Amino acid sequence: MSKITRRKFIKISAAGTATLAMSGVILDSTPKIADWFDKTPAKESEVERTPTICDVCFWKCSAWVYKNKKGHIQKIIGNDLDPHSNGRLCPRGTGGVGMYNDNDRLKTPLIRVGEGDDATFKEATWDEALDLVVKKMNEVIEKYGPESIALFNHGSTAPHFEHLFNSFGSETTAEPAVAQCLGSRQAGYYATFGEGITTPEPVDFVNSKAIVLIGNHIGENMHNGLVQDFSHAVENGASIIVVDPRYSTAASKAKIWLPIKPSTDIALLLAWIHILIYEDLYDKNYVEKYTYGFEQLKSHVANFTPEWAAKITELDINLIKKAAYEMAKAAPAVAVHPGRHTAWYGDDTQRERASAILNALLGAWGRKGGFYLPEKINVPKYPLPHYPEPDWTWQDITKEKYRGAIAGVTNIIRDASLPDSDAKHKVKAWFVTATNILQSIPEREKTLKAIDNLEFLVVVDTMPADIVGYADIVLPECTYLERYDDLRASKHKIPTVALRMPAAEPKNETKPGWWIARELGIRLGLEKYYPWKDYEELLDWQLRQIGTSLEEMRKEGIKQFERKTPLYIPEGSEWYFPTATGKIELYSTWLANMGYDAMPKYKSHEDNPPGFYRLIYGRAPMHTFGRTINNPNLNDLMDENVLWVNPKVAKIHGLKNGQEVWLQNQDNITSDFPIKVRITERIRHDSVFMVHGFGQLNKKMYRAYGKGAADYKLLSKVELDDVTGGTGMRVNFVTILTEKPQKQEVES
Ligand code: MGD
Ligand code: SF4
Repeated sequence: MSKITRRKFIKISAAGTATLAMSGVILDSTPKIADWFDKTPAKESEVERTPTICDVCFWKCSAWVYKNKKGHIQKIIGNDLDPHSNGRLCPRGTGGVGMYNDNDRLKTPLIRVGEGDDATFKEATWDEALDLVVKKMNEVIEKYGPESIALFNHGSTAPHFEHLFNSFGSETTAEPAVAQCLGSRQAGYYATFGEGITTPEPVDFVNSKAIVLIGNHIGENMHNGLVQDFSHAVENGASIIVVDPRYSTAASKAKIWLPIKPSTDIALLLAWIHILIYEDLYDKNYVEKYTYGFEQLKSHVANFTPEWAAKITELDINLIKKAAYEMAKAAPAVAVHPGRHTAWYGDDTQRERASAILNALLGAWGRKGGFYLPEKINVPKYPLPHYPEPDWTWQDITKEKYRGAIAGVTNIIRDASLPDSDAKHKVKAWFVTATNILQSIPEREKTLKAIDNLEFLVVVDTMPADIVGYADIVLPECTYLERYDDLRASKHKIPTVALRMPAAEPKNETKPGWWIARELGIRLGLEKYYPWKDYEELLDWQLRQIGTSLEEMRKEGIKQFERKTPLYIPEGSEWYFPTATGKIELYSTWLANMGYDAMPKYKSHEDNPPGFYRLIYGRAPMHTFGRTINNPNLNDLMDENVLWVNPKVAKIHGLKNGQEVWLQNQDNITSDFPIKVRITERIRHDSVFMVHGFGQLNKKMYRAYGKGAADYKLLSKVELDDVTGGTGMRVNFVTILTEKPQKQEVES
């Protein structure tokens, strides 16, 4: 295998990413996904290194930050001891230094002054800004109670603000990473195995003989260790089966590509379950020993034949069968990956249930080559008094209808802030920390309306993101490279604990999240919840409880621990699954008790209106949602998205490759900026595809402003998952406009 260096990768991408991405050469000329990783040796004598945990995505790879004698951060490379990365960062991780260097970063606290068109931000000192936040909080707490202040959060800043909220008596918290991402997956797997899927996902790809990806575009969706493991599996000759309306990077490595009609995946999964059961291909010993409800499942899927599914999914029946036989042949060394962003069509928990059931019939859960049993080191919490009991929580405004919600649901909390809300409890003020909710929660108009109705809105961000423009008070956080955060003690094959510490002083007037939250807590009179003076003290206490120290971790960055439990279920042993029956529930008692279907059913979804195409969206390997789009290093690799269009569609609309077009959705909402067309056979004729995160509206992000189209602007319709309340977003359709729409006004 020829090794492509990081320099070469940048050179290829920098030389013409747009052209490469549009012509699809990136994928086809990059035979091994592992080649995208590299580790440039550091000249240790010239530089100082400090440990960090990468924050460019949630995979949280442990890394080393190198700075020169002048104190400037120069590069970031992987920590060899980290099983999340095996010592190699992905392009985004090495480009993380761009977050620190970005000149468009927020620099000081800001306070909104003036009304209507005259409104503007004035720069403020931290004392001014924090005192104002506390004054506003106290007013709302007095009038409506602490619960009426909601926290929308994401990522490593979240625990600091959750602690603050719990300390003053609010559990009205939610993150788009659940309701707009993996909430339905967690519920579907919880219903089956009694536990959700951990991050990193415990798929044992390195030992898999077959891998099934359902709309999961590994490689474009850059999950470091997972991509490396997938690459090994491809090299090892594992059968890759990809179900996707688009010929993704992963599909290009597949033995079987199933270009499914979007929204019909449950039918395919049910047919596979049917084949395994009725052709006697399931793991009988495993099913008998460990599962509950097999007979109910067997009669439930009796009519879900491959013939039935072929009609619904528009797939070749022979391919459907062949894929099932490949899985059965490889079992139990087969993993049907549960996916991650699973908020698609509103029946997402049931689709995830179907994939979990399939894994169970194959005997893959807890088996080599299927799913390993992850383990973590338990880091004790710093001793603190109990939090006050809130009068109501997110559950009270969610669970009446969405009884299987596993965490706060962003869209439900948002709706409880609307002027015409009929929610049992109303939400009056928001804190938004590290999440650009105008872009990450669909139905943007509703979010804007809710914002209009708030008593106040505080935003904690590093960048002048879209949401920042709507804040009353902006609190600028420093980047992950300039601060401490919580320890990483994630579940994995090897238990580890990893440290993030500041590599440099915070730039300008920015501050760490823990400091901002603590200062607010002290001003609110909550000193008893902040007995430590700084995060070093808190972390050192925690580390000493597990036999190490802050001093040691500063030198090592990460520490591995020995496992105490088996990696796989020992063959033939008794095993307890944390469900109500203690078994893997093919028939879910949890769902049945809440009044939901105990076994997944297929329901049909709306088809494209004439002249419209389903809008599907996804990721690119050099970007994470909107957070990286303005990063100088990563923007250089890809600065705009393109619209994938099938040649048939191009013909209908008379489109040429590279032509700029606008999009209009079923509700007459048009895209603000043009997007270039990429004509390709690699997408079905009923869908168009773009990468999420582009089309930024804030001019202060000067590299990203106006580049490409924003999928989120076009997601004005959702189908709520009836179990969790998460927003199925792939239910929107667009048509293609070749002329700039009349009277189009860009929103901000
Ligand atoms: P990001 O786009 O990463 O995540 O959506 P978001 O939660 O909005 O934006 C995070 C914000 O955090 C940015 O404004 C960034 O500037 C800021 N930020 C970055 N680092 C820091 C930091 O250290 N501190 C602070 N305070 N702020 C920081 C993600 C969500 O979106 C997810 S997880 C998914 S899977 C969904 N994907 C998705 C999609 O694909 N399409 C559409 N249309 N919507 C989606 N919504 C969901
Ligand atoms: Fe950072 Fe890449 Fe790891 Fe994500 S996968 S944490 S971006 S190095």
